[in-house]
Amino acid sequence: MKQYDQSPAKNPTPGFSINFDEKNFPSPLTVARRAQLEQMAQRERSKIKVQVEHDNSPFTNSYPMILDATGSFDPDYGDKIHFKWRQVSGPKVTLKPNHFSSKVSFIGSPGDYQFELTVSDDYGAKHTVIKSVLIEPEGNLAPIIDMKIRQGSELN
Ligand SMILES: [Ca+2]
Repeated sequence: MKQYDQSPAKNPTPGFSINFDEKNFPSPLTVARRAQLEQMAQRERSKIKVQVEHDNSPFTNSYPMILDATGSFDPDYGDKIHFKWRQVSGPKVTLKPNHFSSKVSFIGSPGDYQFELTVSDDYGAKHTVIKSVLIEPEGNLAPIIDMKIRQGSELN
């Protein structure tokens, strides 16, 4: 009569393990943390990053920038649209020519900025977006040393 092996599997698939509960029923804390991380990653991806150009002077650290929404339009042909800009965060800047222009400019300094734009029509229908701009400080490398030592007394 044939004997069947009743012992547990001797060689289970190595490296294969699922914590069933955590995988299918993550705790509310895990869900909240994951959502927060995804939000942060999304913000980071949508952020526009620029850097003050190296210009041989440590005293200049400005970055001129234009926010251009002139491509906005109203799907109802002929509806007038209105723009309203608002700086949400970052070092205070002056938007020129004014906050109601379709295109504004400012002189930024290094920092993390957020600008809100609301475009509306005469019926009061509107859309609002917030864009982030990161202006990084002027890049600069430290000098490289090249020193030689030799015999001598005359420098010229
Ligand atoms: Ca409209």
